[in-house]
Amino acid sequence: PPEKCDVPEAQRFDCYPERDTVVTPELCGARGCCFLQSSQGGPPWCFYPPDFPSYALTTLNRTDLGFLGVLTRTTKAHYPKDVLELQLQVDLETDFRLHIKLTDPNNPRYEVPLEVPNATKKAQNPLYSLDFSRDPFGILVKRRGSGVVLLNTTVAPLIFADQFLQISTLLPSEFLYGLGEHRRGFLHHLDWTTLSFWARDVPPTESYNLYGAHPFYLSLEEAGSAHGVFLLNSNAMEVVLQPAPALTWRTVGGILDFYVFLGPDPSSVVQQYQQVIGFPSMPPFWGLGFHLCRWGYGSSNETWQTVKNMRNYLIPQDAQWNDIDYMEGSRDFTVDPEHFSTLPQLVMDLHKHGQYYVLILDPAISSSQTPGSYAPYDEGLRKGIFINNTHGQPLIGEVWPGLTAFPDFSNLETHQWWLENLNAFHARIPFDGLWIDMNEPSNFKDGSVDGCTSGELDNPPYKPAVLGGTLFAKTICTSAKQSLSSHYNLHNLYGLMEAKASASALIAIRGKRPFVISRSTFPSQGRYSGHWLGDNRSEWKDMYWSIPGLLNFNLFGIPLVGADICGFSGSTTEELCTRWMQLGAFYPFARNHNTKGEKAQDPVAFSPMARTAMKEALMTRYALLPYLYTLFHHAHHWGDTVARPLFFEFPQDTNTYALDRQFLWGRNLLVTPVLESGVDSVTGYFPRGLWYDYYTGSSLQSQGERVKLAAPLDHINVHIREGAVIPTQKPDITSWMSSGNPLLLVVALSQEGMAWGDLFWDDGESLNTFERGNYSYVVFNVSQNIFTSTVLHSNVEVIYITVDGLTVYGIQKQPQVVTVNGQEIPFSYLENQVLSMSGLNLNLNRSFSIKWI
Ligand code: MIG
Repeated sequence: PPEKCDVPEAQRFDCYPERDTVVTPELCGARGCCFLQSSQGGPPWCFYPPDFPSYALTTLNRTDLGFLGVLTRTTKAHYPKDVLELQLQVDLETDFRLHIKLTDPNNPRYEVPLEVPNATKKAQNPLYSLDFSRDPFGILVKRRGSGVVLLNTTVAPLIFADQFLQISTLLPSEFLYGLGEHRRGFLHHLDWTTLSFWARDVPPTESYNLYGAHPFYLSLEEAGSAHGVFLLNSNAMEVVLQPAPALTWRTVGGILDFYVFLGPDPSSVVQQYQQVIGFPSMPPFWGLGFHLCRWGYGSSNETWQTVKNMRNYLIPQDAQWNDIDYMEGSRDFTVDPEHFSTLPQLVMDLHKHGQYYVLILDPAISSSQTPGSYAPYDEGLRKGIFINNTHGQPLIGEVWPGLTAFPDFSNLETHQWWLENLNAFHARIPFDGLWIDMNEPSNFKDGSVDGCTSGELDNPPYKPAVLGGTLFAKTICTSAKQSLSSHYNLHNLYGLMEAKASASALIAIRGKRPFVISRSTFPSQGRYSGHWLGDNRSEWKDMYWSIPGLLNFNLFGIPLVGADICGFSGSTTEELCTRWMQLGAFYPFARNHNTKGEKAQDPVAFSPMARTAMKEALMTRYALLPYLYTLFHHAHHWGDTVARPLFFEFPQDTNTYALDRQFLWGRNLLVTPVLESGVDSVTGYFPRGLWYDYYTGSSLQSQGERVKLAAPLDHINVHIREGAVIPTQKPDITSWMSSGNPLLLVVALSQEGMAWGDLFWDDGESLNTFERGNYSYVVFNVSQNIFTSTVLHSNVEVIYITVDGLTVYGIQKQPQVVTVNGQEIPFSYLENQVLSMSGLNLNLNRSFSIKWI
């Protein structure tokens, strides 16, 4: 091979990514690339030589916001319909955010219909600096302070053909996160991994594209600084990771539209990302309670019995769900008249007990009923709201009800039709929330009952590494026509658009905060729904996988996330389900769900011992709801994460970078679950500092080390970080009940005797309470032996609750006197340095102080 091919293995960029061809020296040579064999699964054998023709930056002009340039290519690359002239737009949108957009100035191309913020003024003191390489074109982004190169696209040629767009960049480190939805450890391995992005109905495996697409990554630089990159593109995509360290984006349509977020700390990166895609909505308070579901209750009475059993044992439950078995013939907006005849009564009973009802809807609409007998289809046909095939007829696939058509949620008429159907159905079954499944959209037939076309949308010149090998595998034809564009462009947005229609329908129908859980997701989804991690199995490793799953979706701005507790398919065991209920009690969205045909796995299905352990875990969750709810407020207001990786709080501590068997709630609560069978201890990592056992207040001092903790089957380890005030509430069997109970504030003193915490409180269900000022916001502070509660915002209309107790962890000497607002009160002091007082009866909406001497 020529000298120019003398490229170190880690820096070889793939010139022949097609998997359906065995690349030969001849095929590789025909592309003008270098062929060198190396290990299997390692570097590409056919790679670009450094002088491979690319674009040249022929003009670059300054604009109000940054730069506008023209890129031209004189030699065609190896994919059809090369775009030989491109427009480069670089906007310095804020000091933290850079926007880089490559488009075809001569032929407008599809762009993702996402409303993004408009910058009006160029950043004054950007954290980044820019350099351009003229020929070949490349862009370099550096962090100003450290000089670290965050992006360098000169390492491989830029390709921009109609159905093949590719750009590569060096990465500043091997610490890379995000890029979902995949089943992976939280920290990616840059070992020649290809991740594909294409919404797909499949039980999660480590190899394939899953339900959602989130082309966003977070990268850690030296010294704990972080930046993020978002490619706003909804086409089928691949990302290749290699040890250079480097990353290649490859997509089959749209434009290259990048946002770079400069952080510099990991939390700010995620906030800055959400400033572009939108902050998550505030869930109703009950949405944070415990949810119970299964496929195959068989009848409304059996469903009802489960609820009654839970009540009998006083196990917290906020919502009961039903899967597709409530429907008649699996058709949306119908109820099985035989087995689910008592469903209205069940829902009424739930409401009477302050509980809620959530039901499933699949998007696919039965198309094979006798005309006149199934209005959702007849009306849909009449209104023309279904996705059409290339002949202009509704595309017909097959899902649970048999033959089906697929609503086109990119059409606002469809939203109206969806609302009308939901509204009519709600009059029969007054559901409170919606579970939207199968919205990849899933189709039992590949493409349609008639197959797909032989055109380039169904058979693009380059097929990304998606499961099934074709874009229409287990979904509808990509050539299908939606009102906004082709399904080729809109596929990854199906779940987002359905969630948007569902959330706004719920608002219109109930006039309250919507609760929607969606399987398929795309950036900005958090504004409309939460997500569950799909069809996991009742196995220990699946329980572990749920943690990187939670953490990723918190990075993606969808903090309301959880996995099916105790596992969906396969049969759980009592031990696994006990440990999983304990972990699940710390999922932001906590739902136990099971497949059809497996034995029951609700808490009541187990022995008294297991049942009690599960109940205890849920009681702990319910006690912590005020804290959790406040975290959701921070997510809604600032774009903070709820379930948080440890390195977000300890970015200087490199030991935290790969941790995904533990996680934090906010900044202060560390959860260390048992993730294997047959053990009674667990080892977790504790960053340097003081950590208090949540339950007892006993402290452990860590130098930044792994600590072995006792973990009997009835116990999940939870620790409070020093310096925190955690608002808790006397737990009850529903969040409706517990939300009226008095608060107990738990203080974990720092080594300097300080602590801080806050509480957001409102009626838990009204729309836009924060935006309208209908809430209370209280800040708690401790310094110099004085606890103060300061009301920063209060609204008298908000339910009145009291603060009844204060518990302080880490008081080294027994105090002599404790006073509340100057009045002496009784207290207790325990040997493990815990001071507590109760019966305080203080109004939360008034500031107060407590002092110990
Ligand atoms: O083809 O509605 O992920 O939670 O129980 C399976 C039945 C369809 C898949 C969902 C699962 C749900 C199941 N659904």
